[in-house]
Amino acid sequence: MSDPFYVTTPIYYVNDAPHIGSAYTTIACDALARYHRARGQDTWFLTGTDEHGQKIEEAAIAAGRTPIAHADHFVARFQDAWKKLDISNDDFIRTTEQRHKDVVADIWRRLEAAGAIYLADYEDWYCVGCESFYTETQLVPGDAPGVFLCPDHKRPVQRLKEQSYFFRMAQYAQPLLDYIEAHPEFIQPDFRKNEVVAFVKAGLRDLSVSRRTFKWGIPVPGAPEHVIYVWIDALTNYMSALGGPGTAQYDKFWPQAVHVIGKDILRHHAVYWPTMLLAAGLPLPKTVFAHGWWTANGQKISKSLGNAIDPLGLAADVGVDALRYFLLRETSFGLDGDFSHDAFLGRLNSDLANDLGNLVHRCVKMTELYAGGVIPRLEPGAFEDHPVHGKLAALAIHARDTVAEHMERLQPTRALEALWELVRGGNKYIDDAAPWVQAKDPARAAELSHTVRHFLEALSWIALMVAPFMPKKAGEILDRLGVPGGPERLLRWPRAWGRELTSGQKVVPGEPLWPRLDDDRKAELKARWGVKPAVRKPDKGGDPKNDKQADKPADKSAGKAPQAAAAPPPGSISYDDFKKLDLRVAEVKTAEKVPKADKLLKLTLDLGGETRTVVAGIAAAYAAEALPGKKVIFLANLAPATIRGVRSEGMILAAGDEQVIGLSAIDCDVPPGTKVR
Ligand code: ME8
Repeated sequence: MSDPFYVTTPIYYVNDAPHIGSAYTTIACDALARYHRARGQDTWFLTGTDEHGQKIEEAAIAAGRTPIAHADHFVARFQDAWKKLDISNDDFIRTTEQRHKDVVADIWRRLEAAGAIYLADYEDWYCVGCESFYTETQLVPGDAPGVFLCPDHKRPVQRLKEQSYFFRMAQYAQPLLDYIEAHPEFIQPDFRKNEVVAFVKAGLRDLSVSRRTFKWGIPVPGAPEHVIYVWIDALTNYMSALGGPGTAQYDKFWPQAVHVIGKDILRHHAVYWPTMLLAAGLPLPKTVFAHGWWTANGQKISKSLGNAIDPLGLAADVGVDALRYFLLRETSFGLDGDFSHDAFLGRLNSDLANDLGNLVHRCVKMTELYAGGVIPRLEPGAFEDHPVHGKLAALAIHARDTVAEHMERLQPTRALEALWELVRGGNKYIDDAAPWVQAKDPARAAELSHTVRHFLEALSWIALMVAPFMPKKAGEILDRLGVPGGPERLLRWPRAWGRELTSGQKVVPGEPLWPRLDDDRKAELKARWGVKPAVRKPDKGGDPKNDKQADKPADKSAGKAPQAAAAPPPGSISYDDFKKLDLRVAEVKTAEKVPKADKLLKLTLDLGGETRTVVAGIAAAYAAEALPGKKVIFLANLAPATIRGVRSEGMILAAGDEQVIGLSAIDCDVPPGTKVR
């Protein structure tokens, strides 16, 4: 029996509605939790809200509410959002709950008992937005003498002089470095570990861990005029939700804890939290994984720019699974990413409508055409060495093991990449096996039934593996395959080839899982989402507010892409520009002359389940009869145009200046619809 699995999101501040950033972390954790449940592991998935502190107190006053009423309002929004995004958290912790306050007090007492806390005077500049102190050198001058601004919030900081409790963090620098060295999986990805090590090696200061200037927090045990620093309060949620040290739930899950966070709060999780735990004599979490930062259409996401992306709006319009898929697939988990609505809609058409949706549609349709709509038996060992059939099973087994390996390493993006090799492999298998050809030859009946079972089997494996990412669509695929039951059907991982489906079961036809979006629909969606034309600016990185890391000047360069050394040559385009081209392999189905136009042919093209008509100026080089069956490279997202009365929906690529000399081609056999990049 494998170890239990415990995964946590940050607890979100109750001063903002859920947005694309909080949705991202939460969806990533959800996919991990669902994967581990499917592997049969005892799994616990925690999320929640961070409700104390001066920032929340001020936001509540500004909203004309008590702090707890303010928190209740946002908690309801988070809980509603997570429900709509199919988040399967096992618990939701609020830092205003008594169960949490008790454990925070317990941790405080442990630190005190270990001699890790002392009382002293403290004076420095304080930013409420960050809930952190700054030294003068870190501040930005304000518009009047003696006024300084927070480097991130650009709002005036206050000079605070108060008695404060301190945590002897400096004393735990070396034990922390030793721990990091002995536990290579503790801080991930590796480049983040290196950042933390460099920060700790530069020396730690003791941390001020109590405040007297406001009341909205947990009182220091024995000194209720102080409230506990909001970050100590917040970090303890990961333990308090389990019941705290000494409880069975804690004993089971705590040592397996995986904290998934954004890079903005790495220092709190990889320095403050572990040094506190070392001081309190408690075990450290297994892993802190810091993912990257999203920008929106090339810009930093911020309320003032009005470019926040509402995940619920996107999900309501194109389905929650498309959003979940895009967020985890688009940007390598750990690196920064840009949320572009064009890229989102592009992937929806290519990876979901064309690849997976098309596969599901073809499998069900062909089962109806070639197997009477019933899942055929798989004869053990039959066609095992066959160059086409044998390959699919091998590909599926490879995908299963690779997806698992990546999920174990907290790499959902790579897992999806590996899974799509199988999705595309499934489409290719159908093209190569060509059941429509087998069906013409009665002597190949056994092979035909074997072919159908093979692609259906692959589809059932895909459904199980895609379930952590897209639970709704995975369920729908199993419905199509006639697999009875509810959500528990997804709590399985593929086992042996040929064992996932029940022979004799009827498949169930249905609408496409993702209808392909044409240009009009895309434009309509973008208008609805309020997408403004992109403003290209030099990359400011959209770095997260360093507000949460303010004990030392934050390393502003951390995690950013290196700056380009020189301006690009005139006329060059960026990779982002190139990515806008939806290039695909298309197979010519029919070709005919356009009346009264010597150079033009009208072609119908197969794009892997979708048919397009184009007018091509190739009649001087190609006779119409020579074209059917040829596979060419096709620009699928060119705006349609009417040429000589014929609507042309894209363009095939060909060589030649004035006159076409030859058509573009790919140097091996690939199925229609395959992306060209
Ligand atoms: O920091 N890109 O809460 P918070 C990627 N309460 N992820 C983003 C993002 C973006 N643009 N914006 C936000 C707090 N996030 C504390 C945490 S934990 C003990 C206390 C995600 O509401 C990312 O996970 O500001 C980031 O770490 C988190 O939201 C910050 O949420």
